[in-house]
Amino acid sequence: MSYKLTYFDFKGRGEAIRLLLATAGVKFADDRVKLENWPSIKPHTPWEMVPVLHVGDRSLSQSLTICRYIARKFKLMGANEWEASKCDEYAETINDLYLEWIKFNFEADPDKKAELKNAFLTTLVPKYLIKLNTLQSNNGGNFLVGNTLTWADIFVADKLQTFEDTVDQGVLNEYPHLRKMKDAVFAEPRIKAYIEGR
Ligand SMILES: N[C@@H](CCC(=O)N[C@@H](CS)C(=O)NCC(=O)O)C(=O)O
Repeated sequence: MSYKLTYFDFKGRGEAIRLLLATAGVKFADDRVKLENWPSIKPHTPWEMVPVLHVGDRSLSQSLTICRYIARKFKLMGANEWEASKCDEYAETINDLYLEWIKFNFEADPDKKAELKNAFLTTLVPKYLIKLNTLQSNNGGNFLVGNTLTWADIFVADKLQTFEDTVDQGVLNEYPHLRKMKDAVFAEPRIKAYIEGR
């Protein structure tokens, strides 16, 4: 089966999918659309948006749906239905925080952006990360769900990395269990190899 991921040439909503495909050991064409070419490509995508995963001659949209498809197919969903649903819960939770990050990151007005960034760091990050950090700690080991790597770890780690890289390198200082999980994800040999070759 051939796999092709169409997305822009940045991490955004595409990177977690790339990391998942790399973890699953799937060779895929990393189709990175240049922004200037997007207007001509947009009408030919299923929902006028990316990411789109092409599997053979079929295509799948919506980043979380694509992640779940790969996780289901390549056994990164936890050990049972409960664990699979916990993966959904944690990925959707960090995605809610990511949607808040999008709001300030793409704000054009500098004053409004500074205000939104401050609210992100002082209110929203603690609201979400205190609880996720506790959940990770209570689960023991390195991972968020069960005792093996799941797509939730990869999805959450990718978003945490984005927050560190773009908001504040110290954003995880108060959340050591999440930092431990993130470090464990990026130490996975296939993920390391993907990042080194990126
Ligand atoms: N809910 C969708 C949102 C997809 C989305 O907003 N994609 C953006 C890039 S991250 C896009 O295609 N923007 C270009 C456009 O809308 O023209 C998902 O999670 O995949």
